[in-house]
Amino acid sequence: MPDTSPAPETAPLLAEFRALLGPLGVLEAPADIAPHLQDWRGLYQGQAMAVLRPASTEEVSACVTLCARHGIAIIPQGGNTSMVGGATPEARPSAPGGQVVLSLMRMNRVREVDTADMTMTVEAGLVLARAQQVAAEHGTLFPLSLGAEGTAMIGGLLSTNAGGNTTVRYGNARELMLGLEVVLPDGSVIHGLRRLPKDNTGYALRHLFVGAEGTLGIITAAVLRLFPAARETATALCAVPSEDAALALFRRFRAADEGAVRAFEYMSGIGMGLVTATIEGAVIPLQAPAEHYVLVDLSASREGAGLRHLMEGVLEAALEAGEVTDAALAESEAQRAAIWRLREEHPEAQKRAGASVKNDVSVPVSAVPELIRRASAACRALIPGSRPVPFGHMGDGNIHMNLAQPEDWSAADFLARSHDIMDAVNAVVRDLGGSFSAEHGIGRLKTDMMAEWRGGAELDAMRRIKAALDPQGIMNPGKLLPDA
Ligand code: FAD
Ligand code: 2HG
Ligand code: ZN
Repeated sequence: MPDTSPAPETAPLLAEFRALLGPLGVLEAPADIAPHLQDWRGLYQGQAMAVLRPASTEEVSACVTLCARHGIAIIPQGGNTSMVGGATPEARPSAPGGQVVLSLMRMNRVREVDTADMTMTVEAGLVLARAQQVAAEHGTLFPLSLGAEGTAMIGGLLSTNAGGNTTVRYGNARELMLGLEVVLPDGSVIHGLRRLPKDNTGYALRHLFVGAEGTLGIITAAVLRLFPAARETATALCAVPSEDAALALFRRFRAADEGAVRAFEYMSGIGMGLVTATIEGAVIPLQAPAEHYVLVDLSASREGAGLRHLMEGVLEAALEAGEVTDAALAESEAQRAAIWRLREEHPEAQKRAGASVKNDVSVPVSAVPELIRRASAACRALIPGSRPVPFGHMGDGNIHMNLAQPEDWSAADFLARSHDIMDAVNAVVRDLGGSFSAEHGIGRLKTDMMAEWRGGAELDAMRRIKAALDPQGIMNPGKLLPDA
């Protein structure tokens, strides 16, 4: 563990933070701050003089004002589930005053639920699963859903514009947000908690902070959109003969009832093999192993929507057309959860199965089969014995084009090839008109790709926005934007 004890000159600063936030608001002991200094994937280890835990917007503002005065960098942190090292402080602080992690974990209140306007106003530290639960308790739905929902927080989800499993129906986190409260890098506060679906009053500043990954300010609260609760669901796991068949099945469901598809997820045979080998109790409820699988989840807010009938009808037609070879329909909530578990445990299974390189890429939906085939072939050619593990949000054209290490390689040797692997996959993605980061963001991992992919006027405009809002460069340095 690195030495995280405060340098002598930080002692007066820490005293000021303690005076602002009280004893619960400042973590300083190495063991207490250690979990905040490493990312979920274990790729990055940082250091910080302290972890600040403000409990209100006023406290966040006071912390930021103090940091700005002393040139201290701030690394905003929610659930610390970033896949790209976005919430991890630098190993050596670039800011003159050092750096602090600012955790939103104590700002976890639900300020208001309004079932007339179908909105929920919550603080940034509210965990997503709790937001879903509160919405359900009010007979509504907050539809954002992803594997990290038990840990990820609203502020982090908005700051990465998280996608997840339901984007195909409800959009990304951005589309689920109506208003924001944000503390700017000088400590001033934008009070933008408006709940207006229509609000064209100049630059839509709220959208600037969504996907900004903590580089422009700190989101302290948000107005989220609610939807009618699902009254009927139907879920199936299907074995399909090819990537093209998976896409054809997606189109079949969309043509049958566009509004019914809540999620459409692709999994490979290799990925499902890793899940069943490493996750206790994970069993594929089909006759025989397959090379390709899809999970189809239908939902409707209307009772008597006939989703079971729809599911069976579409699958029957797809079986006849040879697009599906086997399918299991969930007969109970437990079976539905078991099918979803096979999908959601992919990240954990990959972690347990050794080193992996992640490529969170997107292409037009029609190009997904070609992406999977060509990128898998490119990876195998680059590293013989490596195992492509493509999975994810096929309905959005977002595939996690991940690569598991060859079984006889060391993790270190494999990870040393990370950038070659990402380059090989990205070459295919570029050719197909896609993006090198679909939903996880840039963080620290992908800053060096920005110039190539977003260079010229686009990157230049981003830099000018950053300089205008954060002239001292204290907000999450080293993330999102490459060094000038
Ligand atoms: P953190 O990791 O703490 O932070 C993420 C970024 O946001 C950092 O740059 C941080 O500085 C910044 N930030 C955090 N809070 C604030 C704030 N209040 N104000 C300003 N900046 C802030 N992502 C998807 O899009 N789809 C998925 O399906 C998905 N599945 C996942 C599954 C697993 C198992 C894991 C570990 C991660 C997954 N992720 C997924 C990645 C991750 O982006 C999301 O979990 C989530 O968006 C991060 O939320 P968090 O609270 O953990 O944020
Ligand atoms: C998911 O869809 C997440 O499960 C994580 O975005 C993807 O582990 C990954 O690469
Ligand atoms: Zn994902």
